[in-house]
Amino acid sequence: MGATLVLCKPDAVERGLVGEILGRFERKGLRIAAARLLRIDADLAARHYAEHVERPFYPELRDFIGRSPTLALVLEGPEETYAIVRTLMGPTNPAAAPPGTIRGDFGLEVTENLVHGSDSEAAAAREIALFFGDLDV
Ligand code: D4T
Repeated sequence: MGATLVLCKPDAVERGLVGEILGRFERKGLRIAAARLLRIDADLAARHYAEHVERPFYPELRDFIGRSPTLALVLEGPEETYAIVRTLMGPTNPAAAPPGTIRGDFGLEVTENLVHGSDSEAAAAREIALFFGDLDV
């Protein structure tokens, strides 16, 4: 079994695309283990995006990710579930994402790219603890 963190970012919630996005993961066969709608404040953004805090695009990313609620999810499936989720998401930049992927079908630009998925088993463990550390998931 594997588990990974997924964020349906503010643009996905604002545009009413949560059902579409979640439906794709469910139809693939992944299971929802936990869900929480929250606003990501500057402190949580800095911890989640620690590797990007010094990058030039970070202020825009921080403002975007906190502008309205995000749906955080733990999805469960087989080993390496994080990789399955990232395949369904498509590449970071929606302009380069192929049709059939979430970003390819619904996104236009790199900041507002709809979803986040952990990029390794280690990142999944860290990020699940960050968003759901107070829950037994
Ligand atoms: P996330 O973390 O949102 O799932 O995205 P990725 O894992 O696919 O991509 P990432 O870590 O490289 O980027 C994190 C986040 O920063 C935004 N971003 C990225 C941005 O706004 N401008 C940029 O130039 C880059 C590279 C988009 C995703």
